[in-house]
Amino acid sequence: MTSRWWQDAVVYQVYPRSFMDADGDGVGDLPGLISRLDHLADLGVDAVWLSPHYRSGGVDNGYDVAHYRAVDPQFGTMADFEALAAGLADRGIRLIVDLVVNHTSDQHPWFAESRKGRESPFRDYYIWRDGKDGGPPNNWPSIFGGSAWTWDEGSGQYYLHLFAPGQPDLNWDNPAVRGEVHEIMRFWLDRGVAGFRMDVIAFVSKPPDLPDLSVEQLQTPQRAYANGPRRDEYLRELHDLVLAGRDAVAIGEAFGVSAEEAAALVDPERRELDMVFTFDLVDLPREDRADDWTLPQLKSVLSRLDRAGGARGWNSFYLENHDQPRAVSHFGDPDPRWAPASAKTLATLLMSQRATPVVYQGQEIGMTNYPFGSIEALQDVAARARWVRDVESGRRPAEAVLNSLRWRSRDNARTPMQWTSGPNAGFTTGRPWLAANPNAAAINVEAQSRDPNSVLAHYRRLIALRRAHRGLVHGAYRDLDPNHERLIAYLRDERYLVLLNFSREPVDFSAPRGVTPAQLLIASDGEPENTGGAVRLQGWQSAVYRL
Ligand code: ISL
Repeated sequence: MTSRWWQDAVVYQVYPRSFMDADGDGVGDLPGLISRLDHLADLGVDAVWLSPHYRSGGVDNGYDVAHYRAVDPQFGTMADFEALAAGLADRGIRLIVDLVVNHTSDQHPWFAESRKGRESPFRDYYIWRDGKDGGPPNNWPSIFGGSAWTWDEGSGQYYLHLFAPGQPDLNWDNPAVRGEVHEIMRFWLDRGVAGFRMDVIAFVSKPPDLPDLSVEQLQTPQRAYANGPRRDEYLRELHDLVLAGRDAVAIGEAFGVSAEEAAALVDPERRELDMVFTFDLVDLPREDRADDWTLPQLKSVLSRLDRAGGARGWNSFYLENHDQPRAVSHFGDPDPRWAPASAKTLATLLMSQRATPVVYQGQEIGMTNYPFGSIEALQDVAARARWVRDVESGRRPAEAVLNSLRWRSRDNARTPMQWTSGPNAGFTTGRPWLAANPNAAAINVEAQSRDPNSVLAHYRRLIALRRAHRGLVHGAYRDLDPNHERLIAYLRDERYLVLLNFSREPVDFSAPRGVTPAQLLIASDGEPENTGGAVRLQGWQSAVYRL
């Protein structure tokens, strides 16, 4: 069986702003990241996905690009980027960069030109329309809240932004825009990058007449935005003109695309994307509640996601990223007594899927959500916009919105990486742009590196195990007990048995006929009792057996 390198890889996501600060300005940077590359090598990952390192307008932490061929001065220089690429290559780790081309920053020179007026040669790089009935051209909402249209006084029209006003959407129907995107991709490929994580890539095609969304579509506008008429054509063009023949990976962030629809996007015959990030799992709990899901529901999503690779395709799998709560707080048990055990069980889940696992920085030590006390403590543009929309307008009580943000805000994932128990978790010698979690005293890389029972040690062992057993990468997935309320039990390749206790109480697994857990390959928190026919897992314990 031949496979592509990215199918056998474990990917690690770095959010450079929060990873490691070398110059003491409180913001992470590339020299900081370079100083920590041995941590990634020791973990055993094969590739790094670097969140945007480009010069940014500063509205959405890099997801608003002002210059696609320059490193943001806060992060360093092009020489630092080259040193990063070399340092990774020395360790056998590939570099995947973020590609944010649904929109630019409003500080991008194209937009500065575009807004000069209707005659500007760059006018058509963006989506400008006249208003309707004294208001915006249609009822489209921004994903961050409010209208997706902003009035531009100077040129007398509205421009479209599916995210913040500082993130105007590019007009992909203009071939010149697509040509620019292709050139940007070639520029970075020529600098040795191994592929792209493509931000909200399913949004790039808009219906030319921009019709209003129905009341039902307004519930989840991302679904409408992700299904534009020329989406597949544009993705295929990227593939054929830029990626074909290079050994680079195209990972699409498929916001608004269901697991079932994802299967088509990654079908190799369609020549669009190699893998996508779907949202079915992270969106399982509703916005306001951490506990509003059941284990059978989660297992049904796992089975659907397993099919999302389709008959011929492949997929990625993640439990957290820079937009999501910490997995321990989201799906595990954040109580300090159970957080480490649940972090390990989630790790066993992540590393035993038939998909490319993506680990988000800090996940490998079981970082948790931050106890935000007030809206002032939150920095995220999405959190701020929600506050304006819901609280300042009087629609909802402040405490309710703060509670929701406390567990769901994207800033939970963006607090500094916890390196040591020292000041600011060892992230910076200055004042961090977002405060470090007070639990860094207990949860940090330094302490866990010395502890053979730590979350970090478990991640290292799991990654090594996955590398040694191809069946754990490529083998079929079969859920053995979809209805159990506390236990996840599945087979991989009909040869490996994965058992995960998602509760504090011990749980017994009685092996069905033909399934004999013969050899323990890995377990978290000690060895489960195994009588051959039955395995008893302790609270939040996990294990992988060879049959
Ligand atoms: O963050 C989200 C949920 O909390 C999503 O709504 C998010 O906006 C969506 O996944 C798109 O995300 C990507 O594009 C955004 C950027 O803010 C995110 O950080 C990025 O991952 C706009 O570029």
